[in-house]
Amino acid sequence: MNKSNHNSGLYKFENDISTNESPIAHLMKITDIKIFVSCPGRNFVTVKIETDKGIYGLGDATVNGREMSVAAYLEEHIKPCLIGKDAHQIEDIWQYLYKGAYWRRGPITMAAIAGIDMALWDIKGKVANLPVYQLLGGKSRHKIKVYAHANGETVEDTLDHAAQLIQEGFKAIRLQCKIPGLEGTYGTLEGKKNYYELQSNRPLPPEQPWDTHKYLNFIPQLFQKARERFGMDIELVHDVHSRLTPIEAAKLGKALEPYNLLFLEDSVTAENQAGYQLIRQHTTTPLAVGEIFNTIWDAKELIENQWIDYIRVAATHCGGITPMKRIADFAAVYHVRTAPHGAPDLSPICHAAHAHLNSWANNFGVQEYIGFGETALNEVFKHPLSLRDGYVLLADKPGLGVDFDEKAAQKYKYKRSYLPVTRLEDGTLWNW
Ligand code: EZ4
Ligand code: CO
Repeated sequence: MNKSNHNSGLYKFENDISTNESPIAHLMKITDIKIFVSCPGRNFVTVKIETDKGIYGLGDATVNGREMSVAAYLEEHIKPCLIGKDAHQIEDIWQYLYKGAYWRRGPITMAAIAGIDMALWDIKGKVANLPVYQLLGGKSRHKIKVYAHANGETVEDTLDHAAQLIQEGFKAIRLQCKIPGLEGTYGTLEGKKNYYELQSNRPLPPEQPWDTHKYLNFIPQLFQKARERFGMDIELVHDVHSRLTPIEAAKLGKALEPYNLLFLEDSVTAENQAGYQLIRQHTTTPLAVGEIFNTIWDAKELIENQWIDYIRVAATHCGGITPMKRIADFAAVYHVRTAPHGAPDLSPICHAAHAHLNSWANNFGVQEYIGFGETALNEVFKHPLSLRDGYVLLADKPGLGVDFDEKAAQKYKYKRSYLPVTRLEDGTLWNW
């Protein structure tokens, strides 16, 4: 429009922002930031941002096995900078913590930023009296498809577990199984019937053995037997946990093609993103990666070259809701769908953040789901998620819809704990 038009009154602006007056009506000062490290079943780092209007927000900043470093980062390096700032300035605060630190990226920094970012979105939703998905743009769907985990000591054991999950209504299932001749890999360990991670009550990282040859010989049989037993309808996933090289992953992807996987997860480490190009050239098995990514930069080449099909970043580990939205939009341009990490070392605050993002993103694919069965966890976190017929439902509550019981959390003291490490049979350290 030209100047005369502007002056004609056709386009008149009530507030001329050139007068230096803030156009923001709801300035809201951050008065305190509290950081809680508790262990209701497993360790969580929880951020609570308080404001001068009495409204508070909650965020998840948990990095499994490195919890205290994030807590110290938040307490010593972030909290003093944010007291007095406007809680509504989510974008500016995110950039301040990312660009302003000079030291960019990395799991500790990005989890600390994520804790703050989620809490600020929670506050904004509460002020607007709207669920966060409404602030993102509203709902693309009314229920969120999930994949559950079936693990077992033998093929039969794993498939029995899967049969039970199918009966419960799950539409997609991840199959992991102990590999014959390899003690403690992907089995059901320490009495945990539904999870294979060794954790808690161990002062030092446990070790597990690995053998790629045994693994590659075994996994196609697991999926062949699964298809024989369940037919082609149920969707199947497998997590390689980054233990292969690209050519080995390509070989596995080809071998699994007849069993029509929804995706093969973390088939190789992704520091060298071009590893996925090699896999892609050899197989039509869809590929998923991203649970340990910290920023959009970790996924840039994977997405823009269309080397992957699902991006699995988690809000807690990639800097919060702000960058998750950006990554989802970027991925949509290249036909890549989202499949957020859903491990139990993400707190219910992160799972709720995912539910809001999953409700909104048109290019949402599937959400990993372990569940919130543990009593202690449900005593400390009240969340808006429920499960029905293989889908997660998100109850309409302002903000993220999670509450955190500080007193209950105090009962469950932090316990130093680690994820396992993996070694080859000759002692060589491998990827867990
Ligand atoms: O690596 O819980 O997809 N889920 C997984 C899990 C995670 C651990 C650490 O977050 O791969 O085993
Ligand atoms: Co995984």
